[in-house]
Amino acid sequence: MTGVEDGGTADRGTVLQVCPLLPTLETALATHHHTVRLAELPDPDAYLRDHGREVVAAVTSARIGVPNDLMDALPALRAIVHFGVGYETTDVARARARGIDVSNTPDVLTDCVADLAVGGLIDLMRRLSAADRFVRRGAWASDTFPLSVKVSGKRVGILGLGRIGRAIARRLEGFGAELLYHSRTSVEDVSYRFLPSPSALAAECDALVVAVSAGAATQGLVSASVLDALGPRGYLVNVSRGSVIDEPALVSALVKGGIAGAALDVFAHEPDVPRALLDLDTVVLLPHIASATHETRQAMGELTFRNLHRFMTEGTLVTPVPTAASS
Ligand code: NAP
Ligand code: 8YV
Repeated sequence: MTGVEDGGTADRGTVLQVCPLLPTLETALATHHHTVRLAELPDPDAYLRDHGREVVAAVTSARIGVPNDLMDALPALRAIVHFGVGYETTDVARARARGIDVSNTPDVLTDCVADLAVGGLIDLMRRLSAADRFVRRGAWASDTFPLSVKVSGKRVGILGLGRIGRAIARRLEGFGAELLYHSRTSVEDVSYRFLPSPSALAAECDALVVAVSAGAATQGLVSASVLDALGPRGYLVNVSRGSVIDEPALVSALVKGGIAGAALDVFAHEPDVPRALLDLDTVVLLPHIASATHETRQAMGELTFRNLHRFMTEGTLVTPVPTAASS
């Protein structure tokens, strides 16, 4: 994984591995740096009290980040390296104020997340998972599976036209989709129609695909009124974060038929999935797997390691998060 000659761990300071990571990444960290795995220590609080000041870099996942109390326990921390593109779990403004650099893993996971979003949309509209359940429970012997909804040629709204949103849109061009979007800023180099708000976007599309970044600014962005605008014939796909959708409002809309269905890779309180969704045939439920292929996780691990290693040897990061990032 590493592609580096240096096997020394010497006196560069301690790397804190905050949570379990990809095994090949864990091995690379342990081989090339003095790495301490916080989750494996018998008494993590005692370690932080006695050795916290030795830690110069923390490696963590997008899901866990570096919580504020942990950041506070590491006075010499200078870099936070995320395995994942999302980093809303770390307070980046707080880190920057302390002179701590932050990195993530953009681009290397874009294809897989976009593939899964399109797969989720097709599953949802053509009811693939529901049809699979129909066959498995033996219903085909006595019943006909109901007709579903055509995917090709539909109007699809992308909420968040960033790296992943654009990759989803490019794939859907191949399905003859009419593409619309809402993003924080309108994008110059695409022909898709910009809508001024999530509600305006939802009102105009057959399916809404959510790919915005998470944080305070997008908390609950897909609100009850956005779901109302999507309406009983509208489909929702979420590959962003659970926090971006008002989850109780979504559950209520799905239970009452306020929207036609949803494919969800992410949830507000993972791994908890709202009980009411488990019995609904109009919902595709996925355990946060959009980037979870061998190829992409390996690439994420390699980029994570490159960030950490360059920081430890040269003091800079390969893919620092944007300067304006605050959550
Ligand atoms: P990105 O390139 O930064 O795209 C994020 C997009 O969201 C940008 O277009 C951004 O607009 C837009 N946005 C941010 N705040 C907004 C707001 N308040 N209103 C409207 N749009 C807003 O990031 P990416 O690489 O595409 O990743 C997007 C997200 O996907 C990640 O942050 C992560 O949460 C999620 N993700 C999930 C999985 C999974 O396993 N399900 C895997 C990878 C990523 P600007 O360009 O104007 O900033
Ligand atoms: C991973 C993700 O599941 O990159 C992200 O933001 O959500 C996913 O790729 C996550 O990084 C695992 O920590």
